[in-house]
Amino acid sequence: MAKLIVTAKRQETCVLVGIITQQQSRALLEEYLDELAFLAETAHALTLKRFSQSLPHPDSRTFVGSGKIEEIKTFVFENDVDMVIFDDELAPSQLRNLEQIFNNEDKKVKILDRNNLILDIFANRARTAHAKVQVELAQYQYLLPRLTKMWSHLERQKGGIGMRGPGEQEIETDRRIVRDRIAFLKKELEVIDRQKRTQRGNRGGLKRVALVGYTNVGKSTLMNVLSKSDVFAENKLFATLDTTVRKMVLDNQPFLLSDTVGFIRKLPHDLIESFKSTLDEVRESDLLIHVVDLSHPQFEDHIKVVNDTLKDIESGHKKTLLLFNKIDAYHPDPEEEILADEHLRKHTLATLKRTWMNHAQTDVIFISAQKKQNLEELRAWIVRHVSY
Ligand SMILES: Nc1nc2c(ncn2[C@@H]2O[C@H](COP(=O)(O)OP(=O)(O)OP(=O)(O)O)[C@@H](O)[C@H]2O)c(=O)[nH]1
Ligand SMILES: [Mg+2]
Repeated sequence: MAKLIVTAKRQETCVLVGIITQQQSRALLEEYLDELAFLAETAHALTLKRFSQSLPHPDSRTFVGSGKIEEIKTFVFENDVDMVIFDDELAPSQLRNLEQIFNNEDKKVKILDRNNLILDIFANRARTAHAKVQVELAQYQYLLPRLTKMWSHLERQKGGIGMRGPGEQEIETDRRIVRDRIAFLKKELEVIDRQKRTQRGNRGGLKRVALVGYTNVGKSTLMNVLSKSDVFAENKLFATLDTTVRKMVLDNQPFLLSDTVGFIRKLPHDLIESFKSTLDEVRESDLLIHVVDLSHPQFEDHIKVVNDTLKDIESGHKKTLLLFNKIDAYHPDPEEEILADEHLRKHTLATLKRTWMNHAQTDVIFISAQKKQNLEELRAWIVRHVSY
């Protein structure tokens, strides 16, 4: 397992790049870039500027057009920026072209995409052997078609974001070594999976409830509140990578509650593949509690991403509670002075509740895990559904 080495002395800086297309309006792109900036911040990088361009589709050579590339390059060189991060996955050839454009004898600029960044955060956050093996496997699989001289050359000069994990291997990191490593990691994962299956088999037929949802919605906070445990939770993306399972008893009903990795849009496919066994916890559960951050402006989009990912892992059909969290932080319209009027605010929340309760295909409950609001209704729902 490659070690995590951060050699960068100052905080790394980055610029973000995305495109506006017919399917992706400027407003939508801004939301994506907000999230990309949050991902960069989670990886301890400082975003200096965002670049966007309207294009029918990404440029096959350099993702954005050559004029835009010049503009980015000028900014990057004038401000000594460390990284250029693209919001969409770069094809291996695009990566190579961009690396050539952004690098000369005097300056090395790292070219990353959203996937690199997510993989990097995962690598940084992985604690258990299981998570580490899964992340390393995903990193190598992502790296394999993208291995370039530039990478090996670069990675000896700098550590830091996007260069962790496989990135630190010496120049002899050629495709053969990477393939061998992938084969080795897959075997290791098989062994861990067998152990995990045995562990899960030993759980005495208790009903299993899994907390699922977009990243940073409050799953771990809720787990802690419900089970009075101490699972790591913080206002960063992907605080949780390893599944935590707690045996719980509510109203004399025992069951198992699990907290697992959060989802995000454009989650790298390799990562979903490698995290299949972590996600087994979701696949094998009897009930899902889909936690939603009601205070997030894009919560409806998040619900869709989670539902799509659940379908991907063959869990779309399970009995699911749609649980709206953070009602304490819900502001219907932050611009308006409505906020000051507690009565009106409640009214809009009530309207929202009614709308969702009427049109959702599934059970809906509204809570605040942090302020411990309406947890009784949630507990009652769980008890009803874990009873035989
Ligand atoms: N205002 C408010 N904040 C909350 C509530 N529940 C959780 N949070 C905050 O939301 C942030 C994320 O909480 P986590 O519990 O780490 O979220 P998570 O879903 O486990 O996130 P990942 O593990 O990263 O996927 C933390 O800063 C929490 O304090 C809530 O009911 N209200
Ligand atoms: Mg968590």
